[in-house]
Amino acid sequence: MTKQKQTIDEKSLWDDARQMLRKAEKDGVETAWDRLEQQTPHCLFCASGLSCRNCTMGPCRISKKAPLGVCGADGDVIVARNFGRFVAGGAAGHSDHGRDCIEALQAVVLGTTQDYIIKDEAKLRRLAAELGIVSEGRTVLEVGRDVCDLFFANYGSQLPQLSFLCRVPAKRREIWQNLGITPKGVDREIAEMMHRTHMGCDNDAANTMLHCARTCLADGWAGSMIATEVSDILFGTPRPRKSLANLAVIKEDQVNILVHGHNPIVSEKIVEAVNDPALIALARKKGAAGINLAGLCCTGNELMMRQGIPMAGNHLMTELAIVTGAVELIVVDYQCIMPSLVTVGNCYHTKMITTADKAKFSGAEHVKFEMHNGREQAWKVVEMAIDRFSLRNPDRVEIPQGPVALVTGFSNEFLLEALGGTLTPLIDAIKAGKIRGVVAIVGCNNPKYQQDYCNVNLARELIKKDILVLVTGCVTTAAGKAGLLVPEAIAMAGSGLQEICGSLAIPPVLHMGSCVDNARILQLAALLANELGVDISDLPLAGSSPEWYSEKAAAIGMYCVASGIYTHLGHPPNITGSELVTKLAVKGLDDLLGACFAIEPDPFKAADLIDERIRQKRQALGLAQ
Ligand code: SF4
Ligand code: MSK
Repeated sequence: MTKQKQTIDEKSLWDDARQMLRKAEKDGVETAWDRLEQQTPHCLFCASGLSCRNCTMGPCRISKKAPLGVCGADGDVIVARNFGRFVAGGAAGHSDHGRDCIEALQAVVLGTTQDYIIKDEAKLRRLAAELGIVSEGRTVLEVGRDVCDLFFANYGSQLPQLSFLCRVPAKRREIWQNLGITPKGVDREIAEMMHRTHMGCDNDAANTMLHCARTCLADGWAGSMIATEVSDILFGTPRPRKSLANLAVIKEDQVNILVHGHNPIVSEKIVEAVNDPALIALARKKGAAGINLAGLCCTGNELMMRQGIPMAGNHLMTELAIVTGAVELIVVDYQCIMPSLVTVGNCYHTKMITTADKAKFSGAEHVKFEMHNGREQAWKVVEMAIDRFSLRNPDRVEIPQGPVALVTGFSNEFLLEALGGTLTPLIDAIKAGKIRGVVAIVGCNNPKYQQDYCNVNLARELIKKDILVLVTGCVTTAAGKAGLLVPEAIAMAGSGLQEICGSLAIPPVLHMGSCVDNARILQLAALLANELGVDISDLPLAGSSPEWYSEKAAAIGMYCVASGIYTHLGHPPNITGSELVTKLAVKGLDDLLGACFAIEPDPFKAADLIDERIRQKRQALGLAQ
């Protein structure tokens, strides 16, 4: 992590980013890196979690001189409470996205929209059967209504247990039961976290941390899992397909539209609109060669996984994509969208379009997408983009060249199919040590790091050690740009991984989706554990988020650990002000949950830490080293 002024080369690993950072400097455009510099040094009380604003007797800052807040709360309590609210924010983000997906499915099954359909009926029926909903002899709409009702019930307190706990290995459920952290309802756990952290409630740091685990489990095994499953039902379950990544996917001679955020409900309609011959003809009439759609961040992941739409960039590329001067419109839904995009857009001719009432941006134009008008609004937005093409100043256009090829779309459904309908070949490869373990590298960019240096180097190191890597979120673009998401990347892997991935013709790094799709990885971990009759924590698995920044990433880390997956982070959350909480995170949770966090900024050392953990797990299972 960098503390002083960074040179352009130190800011990012990538040529496309560096080229645009130079252009931004020339064009007088401020970026996240400039603002980080203005914000540094950061407040040490906040950075260590030792400041509290939970009531107006404060704010309070804990130090040796003043070890207690006005109410008497100590540093441990304040750090745990702050972390609790932090992960509750992340869990709320994923889970509210999940709720929006259920509402979308509900509109389809109730017939209140003609703009969306169920694309994967077989998956809906499979899920219904898994969840105990009768499917036989009933129409897909009838089954869909029951699935919606059940998923909505997962948000309150009506159910005896969350629906997808049926996927969790028995040993893991027992651990949760004994610790009192079995989640009951998504909204319930998030609301209880806000309640517990109100002044005068939960003043036992360890107890608050356990509720952090419970809240995040509700995210992973309900909010996020529902988002993933319903998105597949509505838009199709991903299968491998080829695509491209980096800023070179923006096209100089075409109308360029970028979609950004997380929920595919808006962007899927825009895919349809940009393929409408009438709109393409209109674009040609206005002097463009066509309409080009590319993705950013997780909306980009969703579209790439299901439609093969190219990926312009991850989190720190979002401002730089606009700096090309060739983007007519950036259409956003929600989460991880920097408010600065409006300002950067104003430096060129780029207009930001917001689509969700819960995520408006001052200076952007709001085109409200609802289930009944998704088609109409998508067409309107694409027409707006075509109109703006004439406003583009060709003298200010500069687009990096040379997109990188990748393969995306590795859903669990496809993996099972590729393995012949059973996990046995994968388990055999793990047992034989050809695949020594499986690691999910997930999450973000953070301008405190050289962009993607840790994401890429950790993935490279792990595959060398015969560890299969799964990627989601913004790490995907990093892996793609590094050439790790194509079958040819097996040349960079160890001999065992080369053999297995070679025989299946798959890359050694598999793209499994967006942030909410980490639920696919939880499901895969549970399938493996159930097949072997062990707990998830017994498996040679790990998670990692080397360059994370968001509340959601912290929630993901917490639900991975609580699910029994050892999880590496490049830097700690703001908890280091409490020795008790920090020790619990990096050690104590291991005793309670069979997994804990490991903090290591150096990706090479992190690879060694993960490798050692996998070695220990293999040894305990009596597997070859
Ligand atoms: Fe200070 Fe306690 Fe109020 Fe927090 S809750 S601001 S520590 S008085
Ligand atoms: S978008 S949470 S920056 S992965 Fe899911 Fe990327 Fe992290 Fe957002």
